[in-house]
Amino acid sequence: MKVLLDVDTGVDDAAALLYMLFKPQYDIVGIGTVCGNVEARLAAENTLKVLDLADAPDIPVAAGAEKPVCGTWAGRVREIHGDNGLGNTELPPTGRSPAEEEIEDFYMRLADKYSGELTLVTLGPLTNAARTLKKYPEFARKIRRMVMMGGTVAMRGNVSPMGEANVTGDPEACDQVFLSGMDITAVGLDVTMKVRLKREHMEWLNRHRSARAAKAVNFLNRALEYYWYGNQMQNYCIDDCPLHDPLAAMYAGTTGILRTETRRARVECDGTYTRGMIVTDLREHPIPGGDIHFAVEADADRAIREFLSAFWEE
Ligand SMILES: [Ca+2]
Repeated sequence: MKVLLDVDTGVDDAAALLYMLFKPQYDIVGIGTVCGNVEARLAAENTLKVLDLADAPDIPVAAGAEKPVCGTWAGRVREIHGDNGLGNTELPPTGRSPAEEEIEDFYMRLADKYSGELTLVTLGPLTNAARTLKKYPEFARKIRRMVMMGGTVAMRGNVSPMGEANVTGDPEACDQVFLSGMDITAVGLDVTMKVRLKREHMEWLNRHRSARAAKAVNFLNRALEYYWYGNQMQNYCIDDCPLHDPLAAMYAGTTGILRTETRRARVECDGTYTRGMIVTDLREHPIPGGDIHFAVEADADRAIREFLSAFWEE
């Protein structure tokens, strides 16, 4: 499958990207970055370093939005992703450079080139997608489907009572994307909080990793050390962490991991306590909005095995 990837790299973005690079079914044709966990510019640099780590082919990476469609960026999420976005793990400087193209033009050019084929996988706030749809409304028709990590329907939020970080990072952008008519699946906290990567999983992987994945697994060990600690302090996780971004990446290319329900949805863009909340309307005559597929149930064991399978020796 052809993938257009949008990231704010980020420890779990890096894990998702490595998973996709090591699984043959994903053909990533371009990567855009957005401010979220870190600035878009730093996310691009981190992404290029992760591509180096996997000896990936020359996938173009463009730095996108440095601020949300509305409001201001909240700054780096240091308590979860470290000062540099990669759990304070230092990677060698990259020999690759970001594409010199505006994000809207980059996305539309790829959507034209692979018209009807692209799966858009977004692992950060939806600013780049919203900006592209604003400049090129036909972008929506050119995308085969979209899988986003973000939101929560029945769980509590992680940045506000009902707000998940990617949606709350740019609620207006997410609402515009919901209204675009694209075929969208949201993989949110309802399922990502239930798929936990444990220390023992990585210990197992350290014994069974393929030679090809040695550098990637070594990096994951170090970055996850910080990520586990951050999730312990913030989310009361004990020696494990939710696999937010990898779960969305896995869902895009694998069947049988998640169950979805389709609901009419909008994003609350006002509200003292509810900005960024996804509002679903189950009435017979719902409000105008997008009919979004929400992941509501996960086969956690299968998801963990699928993630690890990218890196282990066959
Ligand atoms: Ca992310």
